[in-house]
Parts: sequence; structure tokens; C-alpha cells
Amino acid sequence: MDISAIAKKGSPKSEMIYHEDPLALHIGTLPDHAYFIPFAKGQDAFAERRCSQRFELLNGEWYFAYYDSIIDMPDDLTDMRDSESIFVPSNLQLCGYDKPQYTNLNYPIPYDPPFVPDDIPVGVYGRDYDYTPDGLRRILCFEGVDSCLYLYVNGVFAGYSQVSHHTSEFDITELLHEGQNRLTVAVLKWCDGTYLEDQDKFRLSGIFRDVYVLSRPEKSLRDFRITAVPDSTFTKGELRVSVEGTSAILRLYDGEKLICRGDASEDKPFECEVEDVRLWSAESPYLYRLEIETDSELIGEKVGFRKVEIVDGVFKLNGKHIKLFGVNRHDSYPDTGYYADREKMLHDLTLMKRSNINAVRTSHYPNAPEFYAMCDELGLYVIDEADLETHGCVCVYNDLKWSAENAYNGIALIAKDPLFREAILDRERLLVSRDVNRPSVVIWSFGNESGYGENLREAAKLIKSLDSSRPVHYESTYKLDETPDDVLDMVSEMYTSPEDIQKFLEREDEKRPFILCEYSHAMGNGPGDLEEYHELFMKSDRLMGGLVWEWADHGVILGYTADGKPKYGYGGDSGEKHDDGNFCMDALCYPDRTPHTGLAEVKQVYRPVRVTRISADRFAVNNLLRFIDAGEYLTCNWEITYDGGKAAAGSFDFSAEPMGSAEVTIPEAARNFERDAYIRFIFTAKNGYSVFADGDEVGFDQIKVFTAERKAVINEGKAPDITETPLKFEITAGDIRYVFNRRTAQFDGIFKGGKNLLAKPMEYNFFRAPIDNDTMKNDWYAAHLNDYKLKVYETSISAENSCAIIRVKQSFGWSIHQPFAKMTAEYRIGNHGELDIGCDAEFSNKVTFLPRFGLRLFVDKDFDSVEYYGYGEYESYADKHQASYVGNFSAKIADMHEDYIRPQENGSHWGCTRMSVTNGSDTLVFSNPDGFSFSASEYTQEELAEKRHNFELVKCEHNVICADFDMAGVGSAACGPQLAEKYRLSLPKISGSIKIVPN
Ligand code: IPT
Repeated sequence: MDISAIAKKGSPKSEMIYHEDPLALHIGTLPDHAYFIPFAKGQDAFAERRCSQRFELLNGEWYFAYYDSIIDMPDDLTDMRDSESIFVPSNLQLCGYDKPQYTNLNYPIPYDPPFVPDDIPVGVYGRDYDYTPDGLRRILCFEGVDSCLYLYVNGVFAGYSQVSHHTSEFDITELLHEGQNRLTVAVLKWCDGTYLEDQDKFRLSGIFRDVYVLSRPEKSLRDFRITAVPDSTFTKGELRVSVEGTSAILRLYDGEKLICRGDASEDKPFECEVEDVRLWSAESPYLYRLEIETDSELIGEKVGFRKVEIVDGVFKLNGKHIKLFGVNRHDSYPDTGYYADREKMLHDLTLMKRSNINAVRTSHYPNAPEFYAMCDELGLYVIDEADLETHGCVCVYNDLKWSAENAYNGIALIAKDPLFREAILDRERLLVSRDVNRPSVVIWSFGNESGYGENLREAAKLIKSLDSSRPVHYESTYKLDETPDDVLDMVSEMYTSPEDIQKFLEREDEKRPFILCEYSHAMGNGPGDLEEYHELFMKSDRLMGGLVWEWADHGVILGYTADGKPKYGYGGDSGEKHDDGNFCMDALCYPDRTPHTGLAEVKQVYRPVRVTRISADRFAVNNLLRFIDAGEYLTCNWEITYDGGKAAAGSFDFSAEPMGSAEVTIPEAARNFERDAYIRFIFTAKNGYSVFADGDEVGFDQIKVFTAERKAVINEGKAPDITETPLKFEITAGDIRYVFNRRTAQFDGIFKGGKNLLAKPMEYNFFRAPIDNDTMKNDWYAAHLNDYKLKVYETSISAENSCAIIRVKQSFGWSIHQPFAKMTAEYRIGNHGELDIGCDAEFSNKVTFLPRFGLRLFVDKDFDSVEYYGYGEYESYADKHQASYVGNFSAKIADMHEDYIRPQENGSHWGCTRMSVTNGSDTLVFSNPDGFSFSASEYTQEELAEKRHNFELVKCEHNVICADFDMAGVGSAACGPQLAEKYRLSLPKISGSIKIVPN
């Protein structure tokens, strides 16, 4: 509907003619330019921007009126007498208006470009603004408004702008009068730009970033461009600053020391050379200070000298190949939605640095300008991405080349549509012009998941014409035509399996470097493949590394638990018509940035040094850093431990040049021990390494140094007493008595001194509460792994070699199908009351993937503590144990639960040889020298599988102990490749064994 046509002529509403016109993108806005904040003369231009006398922040309470439909909005929307109020910046859906919708690739509106539904929800914002004429102009700046805004000053139309994650600036001086003025902003939930902003996120709208007014002189610096690069020897720095709008005096400082001074005019840039330049890198983010002084303004800018290039298929910074060990980050917070204030950004970036992450992709839009300055300071390589994603096209009608094999090509509908050419180029121009001076930005990315076509080829060309100093990145090269993608400087893919990356390296026809712009999809319990990818990245300089998907779970707060914790919701919790469930809970941090165990894995995999064993007592400390001697910043403490103790410990300092190594001798590591022994090298920070405090752990390496000989256990003496009845075997050894039920082939009881240590019969367990990566879970339910019935063919008992031995033949099944598993089991009870379990199972063809194979025991609640020797103390799995190490650990069962927002299998410990659970006086000890996994939980797997949210979980009346002969890895198959064979359980035949000792 043409809104202007139904509005009174000349009314503010009648000006609303741009939001369905992809050729009218910005009306009344100032031209794009590099981000900077002017200060008054005499001020510290390097202070935070809020200190500038020329900067007036308009954040705070604004008048607010919300309309479900733009049609119902009054003609004079600027009359806000009866309005409510809202805090700016915010998302109106988190302030009680409209509702959040989580959709991934599906558009939130019917696909009908450039039109949007007639009933566009609108938020009208109003604010008074005091103006005293002082000769300076007033520039009103919005750093982010979703999806578009119409601006009125004193009721007069002042302009229109779109592109949610970009700054729109309006010179409002001419519309102001002395005294109180009224600013009114109508924010529409949808506009033609909505088709270009189909990112996988909660769909929220409003004025969501800072709003401020800059006071600027008539003739002022409009833009400036910094080029700061090393010379060919990387010893001298070459600085060039060109200016637009006015001339300026420039001063370059190294710390407080002025190192050069000069001036620049529109026809003559400022140039200077810096001897013995200190280069910028993520490892050593050295910044110089550039002061730009004009007639009445001062601008402070940090400058990093660095050169980015691709040489012979290798991505280089300052002449050296660098790898990106990165993460994809969205602006998403449960309390403030899309708004990230300085504190929140700094918290995220510091936590990344503390996790040894060196790169961030601003998926899938530019972040607030201050974000980049923080990356400059902290040292993070940024892939700066334009506000562009048209993924939803893949789901709409598109008959061109639409076929089952090539269905994804439909994604390129907009990429090739001339109607959107200018709008796409606009987004690229905005990206580059705003962030061009940031040293941390090392790669431009012209969007995500939008397919490929002429518009995107033009986008790449435009970026290159605006800035030739950085390579361009784009992943989504699905096409509907033959548009060549040779303009891309690197080959980018997402979620490619390690095998396929290996194949890429073998291609003769491809010489560009390769980047995994998304990998190790960190949804729920995972990812399990980080180390595999890392090893691969390290193999070839053609591989630029990768960026984990993604940084933080997106959640909305649904309410609070009785103890004050937020109840996080995801897709479907706000009554959306369409939603994509918990696919937005796929990150390394919870919504409040509490790390998942996956982040600990990242930190460890990305550690800057790695130790290898050269000989029995010689070790190499390998420095993976490219620019600094790791020994300058890290100290190593080492310890040799075995089950139950520490054999030796020490520490050393070392020196290892970039990509070099240091050798150390540790004579104790060559000793013979009575038990298996491990050495662990723990690296801690010193001399202010990155964001770590001195003494903080940066990473570790654990290496097995001794494997003890296994001693055969000899049973001697009299076998335990056996009592046999038609339905029971009872075996008594001292004060231990086992009661075996012949009907179910289960132990109903393990009695110690008359007390049953089992709260329920001990059972075989083949199921786990599906993790998000268990994409095959429906097969498990179909086979009834979760609720099988027992069939017992045979049970027998005999006394042999000082033991009572029960032999069983049984099967497990449920439905019309053949039993899903047949089993023979042997239970050997020794005369000290120890129980050795051994079983062999054969699975039917209905079971193609087995999540676990083991035993489940229910014990009374007072059995609340465990001790174990194995991989702790993070939860650990066959493919997710980098952050854990082999050691002696103890824990309360209540603390062993990892509280994934959508509940799922968690808290297991892999590679254990011993575990005991106790109530203080009675203990059950589980052991297997070949290793097993266990979990001890207050929740049953059934409960974890059934509930949608963590806050719905109800504790079991018993504690649940799972002793698993084997447990499948976790992988990252929610979006990534299927779990690697080596982390799956063997099928169709599998054996298990474990010893249980009650005492
Ligand atoms: C990929 C998207 O780029 C990202 O935004 C996110 O949606 C991710 O998937 C899944 O969590 S695209 C997908 C088709 C591989």
C-alpha cells in the first residue's frame, strides 16, 4: 500500500515514500566517510568520545508510540502528546512491543521484493533537543536503526535512511531554532532492505545503537584516509594521510614522543617515514597516535603499520604467513538485543583474547565503529562483513535452474537482480568508507549467503576500487548464471570436512588460499572437531585457518527462576508463526557470555605453544606465534603425575623465536614408574602477555611418559557362596551380596552389610539424550534404544577359579523389528566381592549409529560425590577433551551438570581408568585399565531428552551413574560434517567390560 496516498497531503506521513524503493536508499544524509569523532581544540583527542565537547549523546528515554501497522499510524506522527517512553538504544521487541521472531534463512515476510507487507509495525520515537546557535553545525548520527528510519525535525521531514548496521548522518542545522526542538524518528520493521538483511538471528527492530549529535564547523574535515605500511624491508614505516574538506596539521606520536609533523591539504597528502617502525599484528598490536588538527577541531586516531597481502596463494601479514584462529560474532545480548555498549564489546573481545582467539568475523554486518578500535588495541584480525544476506531466496519460488541437485542456486536470485544492484553496492561502499582506517580490518567480506551473480561481482570490484590494500572475501558462490568469481581473492567455504579441504589442496587448477569462514558449529555439546581442523590448518600455508561458528548463543529472557536466574528462550518461545527452534543456540558462550566447555576447547586448541617429545627426557617447546618469542611472555611449570600422586615437578623459562622451538631436558621424564605416568607442561603468562594477568594459564600440553606393565589378577581361595532359586542367583562374598534376577538378567541388588547400594536394578544403556549434533537421533527412537524391552534366553551360574560366574544370553528390542541387539554376558564375582563384567553384543541393521554402550545405575541421593582418574575436569568425550587432561579429580554430582539451554547429554568423562561414587561410608568403584567413560548426574537421560529448556528440568529422585564401555564423540554435525568414523562405536559387533567393587 502506498502510505503517502492515504495520508493527508503535506503531513509527515505523506513523506513516507521510500521504504519500498530500492533505488531510494538514503535521502538527506551526508556522504559516507571514515568514522571519527571530532574534539574541541585543547582537548585530549584520544579520550573516549563521550569526553568530546563536540559530542552529545542522545541515548536515554525517548517518547515512544508503537503501531502494529503503519496504516494505523496518525498522519501527524510527530505529535506525541499521548506517547509512552522507551530507552534508546534498544530493540522494541525486548521492551514489550511486538514480539521477537527467530528465523534462520526463511524470510520473516512473504518474498515479494521490493514490497513488504502492508501492515508494517512502526515505532515512533521522539525527543527534545536544545539548541543554542554557536556557529557550529549540528550533525545528527544514528549508528544503527533496524530496518529504516524517517527523520523529522520540528515536524518537518529531514531525511530517510536504511541499512540497519550503518551510520546515517543528517545535518539538521537548518531545521533547528534556538531553544527546544523536537526530533521524531519513525522506525519501520520492514523495508526493501529487509530482503538484504536475512541474517540468521532474532529479528528485532528499533534504534539499537548510539544516537548522538556532533557539533562541527562549516568548513570541516569531511573524510581522511590513512595508509600506514612497512617498507619492503619491514623496518621503516610509510605513513600517508589524505584529507577531504579542509586542510590540517598532522602529528604522529610514538607514545608521548612526537616523531613527525606536517600538513595536508586536499591536493597534498601528509607523508612521513618512521624509522625502526614497530609493526601492528594481533600478537603485538602496536599503535602510534596520529593527531589531526584543523581550524577548530582535533581528531585523534590510532595508527597501526601493517601490510596484508596474498603472495603465491599464501595469506601474509608483514611478510609472514598468518593463520586466522577465529570466531564469528553477532551483536546479540539477552538484555539489550542488538545493542553492544563499550563494556559488552570489550568483554567479548577480551574473552576472545583470553581464549587464544586471534580473529573475528563480524557476521554478518558491520559492528559498531568503536568495536574496531578495540580490535586494533587488543590485537584481533577482523574480517569486516557488509550488511548483506539474502539466504531466504533459497526457499522461495525460483524456477531458473531449480533442480534437486542444484537447489541451492536459488539463493542467487537477488545477487543477479538489477533492481538490487545499487542497494548492494551501497552496502559495500558504506562498509569500506566507514572502516577503511582500521588496522585490525585485514579482509573485506561483502556479505554472507547471498549466492553469486553480477551484483556481487560488481560489489567485489567496487571494494577493490575503494581499497586495494585488503583482500576480499565471499563464501556463497552458488550461481544462477555463469558470472565468474575470479574477483575473489581467496576460496572460502563453510563446514567443509577435513577430507574435502585436503582435496582442495590437491587441486591443480586453484592457486588461491583457502579459508573456512565458518566451521566447528558449536551448537550445544560440542564442537568435537577443533583439533582435527587445527592439525590440518597447520599442514599447509595455503590454508588461512578458520572461524568457529559462533561466539554466543542468541537468547531472549522469558522470565526468571525462583533463584533469580534468567530463563532463556529461543525460536518458538515467543509464539512466532515461523521459527527455527534452537538453531540460534549454537555458540561457544551462553547468552550472558558464560563460556560453554567448547570455549575451553578452543582456548586449548589455539594455544600459542605446543610441546612434543623428542626422546625419553627431551622435549621441544614449539612456538606457533608468527611475530614474537613465546618465551618472552610465557613461563612453563611442569609436573609428572600418576593415578594417586605427583612424582616430580619443576619449571623453566625458554626462548623460542617465532615459529621456532626451544629444547628442554627433564631427566625425571625418563624414569620408570610403577604406574602409567604423564607429564604436563603448563604455560602461564608473564610480562603482560596479551590480556592475561601474569600467572594466568594460557595453555598446556600433556604427554604420557610411562606405560606400566599390566599385572594379571590371580584369584585364589574359595569361591563366593552361591544360592540358586528358579528366579534368582544370590552370591555372597564376605559382607557383599549380589542378587541377580534371572527373569530380567539384571542385578537387582548389590548389598553391603545388608544395605542395597542400588536404588534400581542395574541396566544396559544404549541411548543418550540427543545432543544437537546427533542428527541421526530419530533412528535411535525408531529402534527403541531409549525404551527397550528385555528378552532373556539363558542364565546359568557356576563356581570356577575362586569365582562365581553368571553367564547370560539375552536380547534388547521393542517393536515389530528384530531385537536391535543380541548379547552374551559374563559376570564374574570374586571372593572379595568384586564384580567383573564382560559382554559381547551384536546389533541389528536398524542401528546404524550407537551413541553409547554401557551400564546405568541409580543410587540414593546421598551418593553425591565422585572421584575419578581420567580426563577432567571439563566434560570430555572421545573427540572433545583438549581442555581436559588425565588426572585425579573429585566432584560433587550436583556440580557435574553442564547446563545447556536445550538440555542434552552432558558431563561425561572420557578416558577414565577408575571412578568411584560414595556417600561417605559406602562406595562403588568402577575400573577398566583400557579406559571407559562415565557420567554422574542428578537428571535422567529421559528428562534431558524430553525438556525443551534447562529451567524445566526436574531432578531425579536418585542420582544416575552411567558407566560407559564406550561413548560416541560429539562432532559438529548440527551444521558440519558427520561424526568421523573413528569417534563412532564399532558396529554391528561391540564388546564391553568393566569391574565394579563395592566397599
Ligand atoms: C550458515 C550461516 O552463514 C550462518 O549465519 C548460520 O546460519 C549457520 O549457517 C548455521 O548456524 S549457512 C548454512 C547453510 C551452512
